[in-house]
Amino acid sequence: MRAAAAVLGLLPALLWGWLCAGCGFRSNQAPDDAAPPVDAAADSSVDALRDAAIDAAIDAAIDAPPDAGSDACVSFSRQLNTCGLPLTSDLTIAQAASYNTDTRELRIGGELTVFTHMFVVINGVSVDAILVRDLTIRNGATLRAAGNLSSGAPPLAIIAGGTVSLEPDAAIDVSDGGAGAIVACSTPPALGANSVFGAGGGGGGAYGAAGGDGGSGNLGGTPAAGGIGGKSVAMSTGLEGGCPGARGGVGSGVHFGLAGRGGGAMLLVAAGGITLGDNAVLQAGGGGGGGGTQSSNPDTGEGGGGGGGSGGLIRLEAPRVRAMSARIVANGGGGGEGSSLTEAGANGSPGTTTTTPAPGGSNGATDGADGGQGGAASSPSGASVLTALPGGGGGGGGGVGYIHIISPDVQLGVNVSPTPLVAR
Ligand SMILES: [Ca+2]
Ligand SMILES: [Ca+2]
Repeated sequence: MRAAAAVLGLLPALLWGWLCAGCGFRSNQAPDDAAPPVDAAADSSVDALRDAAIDAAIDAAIDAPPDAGSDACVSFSRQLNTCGLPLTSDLTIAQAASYNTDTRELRIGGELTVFTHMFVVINGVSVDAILVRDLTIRNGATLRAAGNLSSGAPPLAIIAGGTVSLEPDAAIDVSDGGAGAIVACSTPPALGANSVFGAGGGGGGAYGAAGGDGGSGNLGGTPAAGGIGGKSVAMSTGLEGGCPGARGGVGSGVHFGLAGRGGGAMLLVAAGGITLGDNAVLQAGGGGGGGGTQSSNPDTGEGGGGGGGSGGLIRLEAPRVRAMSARIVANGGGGGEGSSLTEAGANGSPGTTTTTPAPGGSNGATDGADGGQGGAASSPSGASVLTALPGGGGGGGGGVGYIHIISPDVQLGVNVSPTPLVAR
């Protein structure tokens, strides 16, 4: 009751002041009664201030938690109030698991599994979170979180009253259009220009860093411009993932490369610590852009490669984070290769689980230009495609996303990319 008592203690003084308004106290300051308008104005403003103060004190008293006191709950997260959350059930994942953030269905080894989840307000944004005491993902098992919504699936949030532990080779994956990936971004990349003689490549998606520009198509003829890459934006304080690339321009037939999807978003909060074993992976990388497609009889193609998707967001909060030989990655996907009249372009690679950039698509179409590599580590922006060939242009690479770690005690290994933002 400490907070409430302190507030209530103010009330008698405030009330006393209010009751004494208009008694002898004030007449000492106003030696004659010849100025009632001034007094009236002063009274009303003073009264208004008193009323406001009383209202505020009463509101504060009402708002104070009823159990505030020596055993008061203190939230173990800076991002949300964990007090009162039912963090009592352990969740252990020992086989391949999928979590659909649209339908809230968790399947472990294909079997529907009961668990606790509820909406919590995280940095002002309402997010449906999985609530556990201890979360353990056993050796080699992967939890993949994604959804079906065409507007984008909600992100993955896990709040643990105990610990989050990934054993060696275990993984949580929201990459390549996974949970929290954005479908329509505020600073999107541009499509490649259409041309039946060799269309432009699509721009790469952006989040923590810019996407690369797609390359132009149809070298030697009228060029078809590549799409400009997306522009980077600030890290979401909520829980938003990355952006897709843009599709390639349309060549002959209806051939083009698909856009790479953005990486998703995951939040892990644990009161007792987060431990990631050897080669455990937290993956929020972007997808690769599609290679320009092609078909025969008659030969059609000349499509631009799709831009790679940007990396998403991984946010961890715990008093200790131990991840000395784990991989924590939100890299960009590579752009797709353009197609020619006779050969399909190759897809760009998805964001890697290392500090190495994802390669753009190549070696599919001799006359289609290669895609740009995705962003990673020391080259966070997606690569632009600078080389043009007679066929379709290459797609730009996707930029990196964000890794945000809130912890006073962090031990990370080398395979963390992009460079994490650590708040101690
Ligand atoms: Ca051409
Ligand atoms: Ca090529």
